[in-house]
Amino acid sequence: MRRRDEGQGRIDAMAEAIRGGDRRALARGITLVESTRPEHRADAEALVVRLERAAPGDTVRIGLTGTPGVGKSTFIERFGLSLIAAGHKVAVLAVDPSSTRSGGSILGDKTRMPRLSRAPEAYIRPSPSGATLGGVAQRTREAIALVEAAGFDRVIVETVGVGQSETMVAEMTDVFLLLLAPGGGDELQGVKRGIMEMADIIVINKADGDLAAQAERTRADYAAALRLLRHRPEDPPDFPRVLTVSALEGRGIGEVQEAIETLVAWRREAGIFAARRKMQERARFRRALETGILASVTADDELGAEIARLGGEVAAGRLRAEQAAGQVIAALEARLAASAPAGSEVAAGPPETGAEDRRGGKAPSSA
Ligand SMILES: Nc1nc2c(ncn2[C@@H]2O[C@H](COP(=O)(O)OP(=O)(O)OP(=O)(O)O)[C@@H](O)[C@H]2O)c(=O)[nH]1
Ligand SMILES: [Mg+2]
Repeated sequence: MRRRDEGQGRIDAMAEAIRGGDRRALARGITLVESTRPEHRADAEALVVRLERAAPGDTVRIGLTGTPGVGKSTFIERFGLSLIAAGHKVAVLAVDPSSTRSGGSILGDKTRMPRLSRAPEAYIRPSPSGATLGGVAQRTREAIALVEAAGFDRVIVETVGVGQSETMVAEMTDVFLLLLAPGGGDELQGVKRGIMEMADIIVINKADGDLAAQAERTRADYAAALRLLRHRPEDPPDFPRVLTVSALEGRGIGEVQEAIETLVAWRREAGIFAARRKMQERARFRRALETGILASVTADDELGAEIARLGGEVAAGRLRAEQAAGQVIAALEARLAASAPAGSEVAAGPPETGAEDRRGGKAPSSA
């Protein structure tokens, strides 16, 4: 009991310090939510709960994706400084579930963002590594809550364009930017259609020197390609937009900022901004539930063994995947029914009218 109080006092103090803008407390808090050690989970959740409502009212979460070398870090340096000049506080979080980059790239990032990483109005946090996509998603979402509580009202979540990480980042941000390099000719650089459909703003970087003309052609190609996509109800008429920038020379950055503000203002006005965040929360709940139920079922001795056995049957081609899943679910349902205390039919689910009572008990009257 006493230990628990001490723990709570420590979390309270940490939350207080983060809210007060203490960067070291913020760093420790993010380390806590990123921890994969089970004994840290309760503290991490307690911290997030204390901070979730402490954020300034008008935060904007900006997702940014692009292949390695396209200029993400160089762009964030300029863009971040431009946001600061407009009076914002900027946090940069990186997501790299592939863990292809390790400690070295963090140094690389800081040297690519020399001014931003020193700015008191900015906070740059490298990617947590060594976890599943789901784990990274949860930790990043919690890190967003923490930096917002510390007063950072513009949060950039960067991901390198591999695998499913773009979808994950798009699902936790308000605006999604796709950064591209000038491409050769008319092909669309093998950008997956799904990613293009997620983008709110496509930014063609490196529009400078010899690449300037090619960048303009690439912009026109993407603008044409976007016009072929279905208009999305969450967009004002002239979105998604394609813009050219030179992160290196710092040109076009203001236009990107302006486009984001325009889009956010429009979505706020239309109620879409808030609705999207609510939808994201609901989706998070569903995912947490799915992951948690699966983990708890797998951890059960009997069901866990059955799942392992059925996995073998499926792999050997003796059973279809759906049949195997169906067997596990049937076993689970049987268990739930057996564990329901007498007279608790309501908790086990209301009987359908006219339907045979499967448990043979008397259907509860609604009186
Ligand atoms: N010409 C030109 N070069 C640029 C521009 N932006 C970035 N670069 C160069 O492109 C290279 C990669 O830039 P980064 O900002 O490190 O790219 P990144 O997308 O962060 O790369 P990763 O972190 O490896 O994924 C560097 O040599 C930059 O100087 C630009 O606008 N114009
Ligand atoms: Mg980088």
